[in-house]
Amino acid sequence: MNPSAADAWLVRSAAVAAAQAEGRAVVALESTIIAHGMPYPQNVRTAREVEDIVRRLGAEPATIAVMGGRIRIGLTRDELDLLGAEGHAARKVSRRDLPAALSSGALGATTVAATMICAALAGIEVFVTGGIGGVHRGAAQSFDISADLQELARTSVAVVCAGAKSILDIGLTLEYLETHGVPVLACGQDDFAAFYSRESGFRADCRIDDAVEQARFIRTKWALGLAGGVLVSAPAPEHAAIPREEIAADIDAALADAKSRGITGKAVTPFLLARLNALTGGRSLAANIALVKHNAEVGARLAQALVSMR
Ligand code: PSU
Ligand code: MN
Repeated sequence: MNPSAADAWLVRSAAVAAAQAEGRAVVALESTIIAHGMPYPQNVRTAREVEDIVRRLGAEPATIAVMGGRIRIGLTRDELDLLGAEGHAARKVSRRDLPAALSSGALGATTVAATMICAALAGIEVFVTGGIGGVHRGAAQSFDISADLQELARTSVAVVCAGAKSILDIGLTLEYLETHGVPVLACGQDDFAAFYSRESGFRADCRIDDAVEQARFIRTKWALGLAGGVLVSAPAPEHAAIPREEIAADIDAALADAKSRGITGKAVTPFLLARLNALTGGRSLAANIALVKHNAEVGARLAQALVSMR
């Protein structure tokens, strides 16, 4: 999309517009995690707390969603609340869904892929999420590979996440990213993180803990004309993480439930997240909340470092 033509669809909040005019750091946040990834009201509470963490570290949060036929960059408290309360009634909007969501005027929650697109259009370089979509287990049969991976290959935004959930095939997800030239930086440990679990059994390409060095890496990639994302993986905080062997059986059970109920397509990830929350008695949700808050800290520091290098 030509950025100036796309401007007609973009609406920045006053706070985001001011931050960008002053050259301050801005951190994009996604909304599918709010509407489809967590139950109400924990979703709204978490979204607000994540925004507060970003502000406390001196950056401006920009939660992104589709409302009233516009891409909204930065939401008010009431709008965040509406999105959280609507939950699954809001559309899950990935790359292919953006035109339909905008032209129909529907309420849309943007996935990692769609949030990257919108952040890039709005000139935001850093985006914080929980976990990215990836190659699903059994993808050789189902072809289920998240559009998030294609987006990382093509759109120049740094994405901070806690790795990929072990409901996915993490090895194949990393292979896919390698094929498409997406660098994966581990922050805080050598392993690529596995969302609920800190360890995945797979090492990232390289480990960079320091935000200034992460920023230098990212600037170097883009300065070379190598368009596309950089994935920064930070593990869930120790106190909330669930060891791999403790969650493995619940993940297998959730996957079996999805299969027996015939859940497919964009419904798969939200179904598995909700099912796991029930199976773990809320422990997976607590891990999800803790990791997304930690990612907000990592992302805010990175955004500051990128701005000071501009
Ligand atoms: N992982 C989570 N919570 C989420 C998602 C992923 O822990 O809410 C969402 C993100 O928005 C991600 C999307 O972009 O699910 C991936 O969906 P799919 O697998 O259908 O591409
Ligand atoms: Mn899918």
